[in-house]
Amino acid sequence: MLLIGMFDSPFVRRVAVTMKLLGIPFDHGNWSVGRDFERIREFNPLGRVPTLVTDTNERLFESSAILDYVDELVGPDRAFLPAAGAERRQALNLMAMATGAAEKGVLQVYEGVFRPAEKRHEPWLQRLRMQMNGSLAAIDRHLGGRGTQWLVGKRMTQADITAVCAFTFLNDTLRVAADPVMFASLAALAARCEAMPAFQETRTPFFVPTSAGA
Ligand SMILES: N[C@@H](CCC(=O)N[C@@H](CS)C(=O)NCC(=O)O)C(=O)O
Repeated sequence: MLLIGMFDSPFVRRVAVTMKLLGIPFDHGNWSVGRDFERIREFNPLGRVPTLVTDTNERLFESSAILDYVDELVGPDRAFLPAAGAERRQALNLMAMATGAAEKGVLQVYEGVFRPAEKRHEPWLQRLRMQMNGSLAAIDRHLGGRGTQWLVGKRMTQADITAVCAFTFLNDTLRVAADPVMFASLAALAARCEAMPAFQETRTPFFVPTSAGA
């Protein structure tokens, strides 16, 4: 299988971490959405990552669709998304908040990279920060004082993987954990997960794109 996209993307990284945790081997297309845009478009008409090319040459787009496929490959006992019921709904909600926060972070980063300073609109940036912080705070509250536990149920789920990938990305790019009190539980969960081999092997410092398409 070929996983296309750099690990500095939280969306690519959550797929890579999941596949590593599940022991699913893959080749890594470490291609940049700037520099390698045309190459990526040969596999995904939207030019987006992650994109997965399966062993049967299917092309899958969107990290959630790829994770759904990976869970199906390993079967319900090992799948990282709970199969049904309240735990599944909780995990999906937490994942939506985490990916939503990451998207708001990406927009803030792109605003700084692609838009000339005189064209930046502070109220828009404030709105993005409020949405990002609101989501992270809700995940943090959900975790509460359970710094040694998982977000849903008694084992690691896709909610933990996704929340940690989003949080690390937002901390690398926007320093969201600069205040040690804000998001303290989430920071503790991230520290615990980031020490695991699957996370360490996919830890890449954020590569700032340039408008020239790095
Ligand atoms: N909802 C998508 C988001 C993926 C995404 O935003 N990928 C970014 C990299 S972090 C990308 O490919 N950006 C290039 C572009 O969309 O032009 C997913 O979960 O896969």
